[in-house]
Amino acid sequence: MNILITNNTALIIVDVQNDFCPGGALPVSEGDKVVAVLNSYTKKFIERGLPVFLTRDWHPENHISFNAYGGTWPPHCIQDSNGAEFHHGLLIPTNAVIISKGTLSDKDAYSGFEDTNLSEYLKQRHIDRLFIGGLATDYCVKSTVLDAIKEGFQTVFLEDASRGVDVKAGDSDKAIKEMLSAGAIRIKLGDIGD
Ligand code: VGL
Ligand code: ZN
Repeated sequence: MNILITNNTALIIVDVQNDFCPGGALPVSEGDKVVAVLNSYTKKFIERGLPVFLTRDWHPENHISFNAYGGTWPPHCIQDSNGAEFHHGLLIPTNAVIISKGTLSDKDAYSGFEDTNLSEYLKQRHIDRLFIGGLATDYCVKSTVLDAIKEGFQTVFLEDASRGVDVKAGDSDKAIKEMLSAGAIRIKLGDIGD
C-alpha cells in the first residue's frame, strides 16, 4: 500500500487524552503507545504546511455516558480536568484546531463530526483526504472514520497510531473490518510515499 499526503490532506488525531491512557479513568491498553507514532505523522503534516485537527472528549460532570447517570462508562474526560488534557508527549502544532465533543450533559458523541463544525472547517480549506488515528479504535476512531466517509472524504485509517478498548475481545478487529468495508484505506507510517 502506497499513499500520498496530497496538498488537500488533513490529519485528525482522535482523543489522545490522559483518561484514555494507562493510569487514566478509562484506560485503553497501550493507549500511550500511539503518541510517538502520531508525532511522526504530525511532523509530516507540519513540514508540508497542512492542517492538523485534534478531537477531545469533553464531558460535563453529569454526563449521560457516565454510570451514575445511566451510561456505560466510568466518569472520564471531564471538562478542564487533568484526565481530559492531551497526553503530555503529544506534539500539537501551534495552529492546530481543537474540536471538543460530547460537551452537553444529555447527549454523547463518539464522532468528531457529531454536533461540531469539523466538516465545515475541512471544506473551507478544500480538504478532500483525511488521515485519522488515535483512541479508541472501536469507539471514537471508528465513528469518526465512518462519518468522514459519509461526508465524502477519502479516509485513511492509521493502524499503527490507534488502539482499542476491546470491552469484548475482538472489538477492535471488528471495527477495523467495518471501516474497511465502508471504504476506508488502512495504512502504517511506512506506507507514505513522497
Ligand atoms: C471514547 C468511550 C467513551 C473514545 C469516548 O474516545 O473512544 N470511548 N467516550
Ligand atoms: Zn466519552
